[in-house]
Amino acid sequence: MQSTPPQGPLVSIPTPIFVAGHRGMVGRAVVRALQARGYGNILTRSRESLDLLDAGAANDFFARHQPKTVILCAARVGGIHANRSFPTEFMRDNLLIALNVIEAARKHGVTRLLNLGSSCIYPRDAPQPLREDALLTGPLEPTNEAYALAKIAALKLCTYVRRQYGLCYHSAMPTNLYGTGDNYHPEHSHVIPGLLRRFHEAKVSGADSVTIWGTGTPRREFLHADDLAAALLHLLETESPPDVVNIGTGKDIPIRELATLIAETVGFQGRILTNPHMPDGTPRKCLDTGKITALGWSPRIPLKIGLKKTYADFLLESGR
Ligand code: GFB
Repeated sequence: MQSTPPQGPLVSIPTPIFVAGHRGMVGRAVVRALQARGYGNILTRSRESLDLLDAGAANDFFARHQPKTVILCAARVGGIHANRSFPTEFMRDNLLIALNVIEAARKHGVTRLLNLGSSCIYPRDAPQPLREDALLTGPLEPTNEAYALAKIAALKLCTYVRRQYGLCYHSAMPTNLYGTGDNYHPEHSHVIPGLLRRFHEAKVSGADSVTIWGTGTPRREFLHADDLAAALLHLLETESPPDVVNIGTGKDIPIRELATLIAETVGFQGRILTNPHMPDGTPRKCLDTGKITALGWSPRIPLKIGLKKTYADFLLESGR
């Protein structure tokens, strides 16, 4: 059972701040948020210049640049189909990135590390909304077990370092994310970017229907990446946050309803069909957000507005 240390006053984030994974959707949002709040001395490295799968390279980077804070956004991520198809790579890469970064940080004087997890770490059949203390109380959802196990290992490593070495290494568990800079791959993406693309292409080609994966009945909660970035900064500016804090909206909707919202956003007027041969995944995944709310943070971007912004980003990114 994790402890909940006192919240403490808001503090400023020690610099230099290393944002690991700054080219991904979350990392980009975090860098924008840090800059908007006036933080300088932000360290970033592309995958080509620093391979976090390589322990030696990670160690050398920390020894040379001496960050004081790390925001660990680097990860191999993907939607339900990618997770199900490549469990070896999802487990291997996420374990290595977490181990290499957390260990190099600990050895080279990083006093504050915020690790990013995912709501899929909670047992498939845990009571909803999912509380942080549901962790490790039952079997995981099979479609993303490999990813979830790697994220649980990273979370636990942070908890152990905090307990054993007295360093404030802690984790945030975001719900399903979307936003600017998402991955719009037709098969490997999450549901929002995947459907924005499919509905857009159907509108352009004049198709009379779009097929969504699964039965359309699973429920998901969606948080915009800019809301997540604001929550992460809020956690980092909290002197002594809990080891694990859920970040979400506390509201979920059926995938079928999401598809209708996306059709409206894109301007597609045809029929929406389902494909039960594709996986549904977990029937429901909605976070209890009591802890982050008590710390004084709440989301600001409603789903409809967030979808409009993301569609605009998709059109820009794909040059359409
Ligand atoms: O976003 P998604 O891949 O994430 O799928 P998960 C959510 C739901 O949308 C599932 C349905 O029930 C899908 O069957 N869906 C319908 C679609 N049409 C589509 C589509 O075109 N593309 C996609 N991707 N889904 C992931 C995990 O699970 O969530 C990861 O695999 C991670 O590990 C991430 O935790 C947040 O919520 O099912």
